[in-house]
Amino acid sequence: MQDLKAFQQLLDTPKKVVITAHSNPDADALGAALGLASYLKKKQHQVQVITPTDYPQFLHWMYGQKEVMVYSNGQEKKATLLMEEADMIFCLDFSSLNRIEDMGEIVRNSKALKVVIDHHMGKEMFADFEFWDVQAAATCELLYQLIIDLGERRLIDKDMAECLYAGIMTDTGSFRHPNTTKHVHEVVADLIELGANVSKVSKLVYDNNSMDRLRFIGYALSEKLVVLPEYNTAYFAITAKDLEKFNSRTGDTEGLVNYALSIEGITMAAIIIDRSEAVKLSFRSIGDFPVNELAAKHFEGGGHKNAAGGISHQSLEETVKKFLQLLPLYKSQLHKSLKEQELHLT
Ligand SMILES: [Mn+2]
Repeated sequence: MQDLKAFQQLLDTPKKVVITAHSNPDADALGAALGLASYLKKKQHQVQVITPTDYPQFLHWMYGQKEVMVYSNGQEKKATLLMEEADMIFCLDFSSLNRIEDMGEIVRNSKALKVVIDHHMGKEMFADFEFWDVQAAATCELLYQLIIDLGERRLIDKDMAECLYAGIMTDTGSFRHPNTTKHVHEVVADLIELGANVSKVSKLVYDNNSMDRLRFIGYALSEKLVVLPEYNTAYFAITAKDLEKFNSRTGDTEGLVNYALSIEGITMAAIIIDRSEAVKLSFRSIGDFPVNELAAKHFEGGGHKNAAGGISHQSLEETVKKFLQLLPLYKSQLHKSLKEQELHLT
């Protein structure tokens, strides 16, 4: 962070702080928010974590989770007041205000100093302090680094270390994605030293399927997966009925898209879901194929080169049609990315 000294001085006196993370928070967003909340509380700040929407059950083990205020759960008034009256607002794991939906304008208009800690591309300029690095694997990695830079490693306890570990573990696909650098391993080595129980965290995050979710995955794989070898693409289109049939809860569709990407010869995978509010798209890719560009250009979205999301206000059917019509435009790029990836692996 530039202006680290000024930032440090700000934190020297107690402040009213709001911490927010992107909507549908994942382990990195929530882990960073809760890790930062613990840290700031130890420094005598008054802290409230506010998320735009709720988050999956498999993150409920995180320390401090019970005190999170979910804006869309009827907390709009209370949350707005807190944001308006805050001295500082931290924005974690996002850097463009549309990622927090209706909260975006409230944050923008608040007199609070804004701090962004993030690793997503497409940064909007609204923050007073930024710790932003698209090379970082996770926001939790950046937060760890920030606390180290502030000289306060001693304040990282076991619970915080486990929140941060969870974010890094999931954003690197359990240390398998290309963003898994030497630095990532050094950070998690230190988090283990600070008390993180890695088998506990990985069990809590990954091994907690409900029967409904497992059956839903089975159903999606056998009935809903479409593979288009000529475009090196595979996708799922999930209807509202499908979700209802398997009592789908927040997070149940998480990770499904990776099965499609794991198929040999596939460069891009997508999952297109008919949610009540809109049709949501999630993209994954391997190699140099930039799904964030595709998402930004055609589906009001964005994200990382290999993992991005978008939205469509058309019907599920029309959205799928639009997606399929795009594929010929990207055909050679999709093919090239696969060939290059194969070269890397040999
Ligand atoms: Mn992240």
